[in-house]
Formats: sequence, C-alpha cells, structure tokens
Amino acid sequence: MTIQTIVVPDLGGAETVEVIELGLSPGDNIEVEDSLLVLESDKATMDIPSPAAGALVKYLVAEGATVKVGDPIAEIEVSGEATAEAPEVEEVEQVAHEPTAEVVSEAETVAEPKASSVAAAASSSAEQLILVPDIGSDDKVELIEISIAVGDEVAEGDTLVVLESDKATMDVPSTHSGKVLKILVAEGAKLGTGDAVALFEVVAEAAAPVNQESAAVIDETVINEPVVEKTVAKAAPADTAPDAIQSAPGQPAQPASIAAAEPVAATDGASIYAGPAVRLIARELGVSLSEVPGSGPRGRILKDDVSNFVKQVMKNKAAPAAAATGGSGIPAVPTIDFSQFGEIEELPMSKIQKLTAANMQRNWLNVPHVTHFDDADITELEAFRKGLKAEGEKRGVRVTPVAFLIKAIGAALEANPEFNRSLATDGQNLIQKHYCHVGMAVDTPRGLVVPVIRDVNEKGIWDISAEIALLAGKARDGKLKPAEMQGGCFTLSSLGAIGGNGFTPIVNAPEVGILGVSKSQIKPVWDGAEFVPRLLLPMALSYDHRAINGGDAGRFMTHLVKLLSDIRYLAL
Ligand code: CAO
Repeated sequence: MTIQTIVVPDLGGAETVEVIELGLSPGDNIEVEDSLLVLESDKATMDIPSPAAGALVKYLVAEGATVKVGDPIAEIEVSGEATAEAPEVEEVEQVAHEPTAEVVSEAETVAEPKASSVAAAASSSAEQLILVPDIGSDDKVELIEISIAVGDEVAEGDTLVVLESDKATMDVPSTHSGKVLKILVAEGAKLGTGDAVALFEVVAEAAAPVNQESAAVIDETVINEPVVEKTVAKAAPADTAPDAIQSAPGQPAQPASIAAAEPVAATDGASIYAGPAVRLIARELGVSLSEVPGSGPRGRILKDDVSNFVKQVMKNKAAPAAAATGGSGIPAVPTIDFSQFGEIEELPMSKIQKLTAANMQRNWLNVPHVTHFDDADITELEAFRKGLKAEGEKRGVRVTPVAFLIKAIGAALEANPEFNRSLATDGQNLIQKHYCHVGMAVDTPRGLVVPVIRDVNEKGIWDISAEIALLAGKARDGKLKPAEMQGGCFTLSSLGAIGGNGFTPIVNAPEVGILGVSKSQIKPVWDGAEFVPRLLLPMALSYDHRAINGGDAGRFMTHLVKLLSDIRYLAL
C-alpha cells in the first residue's frame, strides 16, 4: 500500500487560498484529474484535480482552512501502476514540507521544455496562455466579441471575450494580468472550458512554476486545442510519467476551473457563484443553479444548498397545494434563504394549517371569484339581541350577531337557490341542494376549521346560538368530528368580534358562495330628512362566477340586508 500526499499546486499568483469544498469521503475512488477539492482565492474558485488514481485516505485540511502552495491537503492510496513508484511518493511527501526548494527540482523532472521554462522564470517576464475558465457547461458556445487587442495591458478579471449560448451571454474574465501578445481566437469561433483565448506576457515574479507549465503548453501546433487536455498530455500522463504527476507543486494552475468571484444575480450558469464540484452535481441532477440560493460566504452555492433545493422541490411535489410554489403551470415562487437577511426560525405547520393552505390554494386557483359588498343596518337587530340577554342567561345560551347571520343566510339561500348549488365535476350540470346547512369559520390556535350547522331553516335563534357555542368550543378544543365539518352549502366567516372594515373571503368550494362579515360600527345615515346614527354591519359576498351571476349575487345580498335590517322578515 502506497500513500501519496497531495499538496497544493501552484496557484497562479495567489498566495493563500481557502479550502471551500471537500468533495470526497475517505475510501472514495478517484481517477487522475478527478476533482479532489476546491480552493478559492479572492478572485477565483479552483478545482484541484488529483494527480494520481487511487482511493482517498483522508483530507489533511478542513473546509474553511487557509492553505498555500505546497501545503499537504490530502492522502491518497495510489492504485496499480502508480503504486510501483513508491519512492517518488516519499519524495513528494518531502516536497510537501519544503515546497520552495523542491519545486524547482521536481519541475525539472516534468518534461523536456523545463530548461527553457526555468530560463523564462528567471527573466522579468514570461509568456502565459490564457484559457477559457469553467463556463458551467460542457458545450462550446459562440464567441461574439473580442474585448482586447494585441498590445493591451490587461488586468486579472478584465473581460477578454464575450461568449453567447442560446441562453445567455457571458463575459470571460482574464485569469492573469499582462500584456496581450497574441489573440488566438476569432469572432464566431466556438469555445469551451479550457480553450486558449490569448497569449499574454506576464510579470514573472511568482510565475516560475506556472511558466514552466506554460512553456510546455505553448506550442504553435497545439495552440488551438483545449489546453487542459494538452496540459494533461504533456505534464501528467498517469502511465508514462508518474514522477511528473507526483510533482504536485509543479502542477499547473490552469486546470483549475474559475467561476466569477462576485455573486452575480444571473440566469446563466457561468456567472453563478459556485464551485466546479457543485456545478457538476447540479448538472447531474438537472438543477438550474440560478434558482438555488447560496449559503456560503458571499452567497456561494454549496453542495448542501443544491441538495436542500432538490429536497425542497421533491417536498413541494409531494404536497403541491400546500407549498409556496405554484401549480397549474404557474411559475414557482423562488426559494429564498431568509437567514441571509436576519435571524429566522422554522415552525412546522399544523395538520389543519397544511390542509387549509391546500384548500385555499385549490379554491383560489379553481374558482373565478367576484366579491359583492353591502352594509346591513342592524340597529334594531342589536337592540333586540341585547334584550335577549337576561333570558339567554337563564337558558345558559349567549346570543351573538352570528346566530342571526346564520339564520338570515338560511332564509336567503331558500329565497335565492342559485347560492345553494354546486357545480358538477363534469362541468355540464349544477347540483341543486334541497337542504340548508351553513358552515361557520372558527379561528382556533391550530388553524381555521369550519363546522357545519345543519338544517338552519328548521332551527330558531336559541338553537342556533347553542349550536354555535357548542361547535366553536369543540373546534377550539380540537374535538370536532369529521362529519361535523361536512355537508355545508354556504359558509359564514365572521371577523366581527376581531375587527376590520371588510375583507374578501375565498369561496369554500364546492360551495359557490361565502359571506365575510366585519365589525359593525355606528355611522351617520341619511333618512331623507337628516343624518341619523345607525349601526351598520359591513358584509362581503364572494361567489363562484361560473355558477352565480352578478344579478344573483345582488339579489342574494339585498335579501340578506333586508332580513338583517328588519328581523321580522325572518319570521315569515
Ligand atoms: N360586529 C361587532 N361585534 C360583533 C360582531 C360584529 N359583526 N360579531 C360578533 N360581535 C361581538 C359579539 O356581539 C360579542 O360581544 P358581546 O358578548 O359583547 O355581545 C363578541 O363579538 C362575541 O364574539 P365571539 O367570537 O365570542 O362569538 P361570535 O358568535 O361572534 O363568533 C365565531 C363565533 C366562532 C364565528 C368566532 O369566534 C370566530 O372564530 N370568528 C373568526 C372566524 C374567522 O377566523 N374567519 C376568517 C376565516 S378566513 O381566514
């Protein structure tokens, strides 16, 4: 068993970088050039490829650690042919601890061009091939604009060229600072990750190892080939030059995939702030990273973000109606990581809340709603109701305006049978009900429930009042039986005890109408001679416009207003 210690390769100028992703677990098999881990400088994200095939023994760093060139980062148990080169492995371990001294000697074993490379490193400048960084896709895309010219001084991060896919345009930033010696592409060309864009003259200060690699790569005969492949072929053939592979400090910085350093709100994969391993996972899972909120530093998308996003999507599919995302072809509400704005807490929804959410969404999406408003003058009704107080106490029954509303609704339904119908699911028929059960929305700590008072037209105010108290009590105690919540023809939602001038209730389908009642208030009303104070009850009647016409609603509401304004009509 031969253990090879992998060290941080040349970073193309960056002195220290952060370990942002450890993509493997101990024991995972890894091939040459597979991503081992991801490092990030303040400018770029770099995928560090494995220089050897084998199995990961362990990482020697943790996510979040800061490392520099030559630092040991992982141990690999090298497999097969690579194991035969055990002595070289040992050497690498030394290199890991003495990077500066060993870089040159290791680099000298890399390939023939090393002599000229070292010479280049010794001078004040060197040639550097500039490649297309990771564009988030394996496809080649069209070059639509060249933003540099020969002779230009270009800073790292400056736009070199603009690429355009069928989805987006993307600026390709320069991975190095330097002077443009040669442009290797033409507008209209198709480019992909790793393709050469230009040849730069770069300042050589920290460039020795890079330039050794560059010198090996810069070859007029191969210049238009994807350079990543050339790099592998020349510097790291697993079976022909294992010693070169093990020269981790001399490995090129170029294979590192580079993503935009700043989080950019974008719709294309290229300008999304995510490392290559995350991009790979997203591609494999078919996840568009533009929809995934990043929880890493500066909004970087982590693997966990992708898996959480997938989990969330699956959950939403399992319970689509209760989810915050759309259905029926309606665009989904984006998943937001609210913790980026402040402290949050996730509260589980009760069963009732989930059911209510599902029902409300179903009804809101299925029913074309119209809401009709009016006020009922309940001055006399309230005077009468208050007069019942003493008798109510004797009977042990509290009479509230809700009892009169339910009684009046029953009468209005009888007089306006359009509201006591449901649409047949075949869409061809209406079902007329010859019974009159009225649902009453009850606000409980566990959520909204709607017990049903049956046959309201056969009951008087005392009975209805007693039933309201009984059902509301059961609802609040969570003791309602399913049968007590079924069979409603119409629903009353009274917020009168809570407050408000008005609201538009959502029809409780397959019912076709619902009455929303707000708080009664004394208002000045013109009686033909003067303004008089009257107690007005604001009411809103929402209805399903597939089953009910505006005229039907107007008649129903006018009838209701008449019944409540003069309750003697209720006795007729
Ligand atoms: N205007 C002014 N006062 C009103 C009123 C109105 N429209 N309706 C009721 N009140 C007063 C009553 O007169 C009573 O006061 P008094 O005891 O002084 O007479 C007090 O409010 C009683 O309120 P209550 O809530 O105990 O009883 P209720 O019969 O009015 O209501 C119920 C019962 C179950 C409808 C109610 O408790 C409830 O849960 N309402 C919320 C319904 C809801 O959540 N709707 C929204 C659904 S959509 O999200």
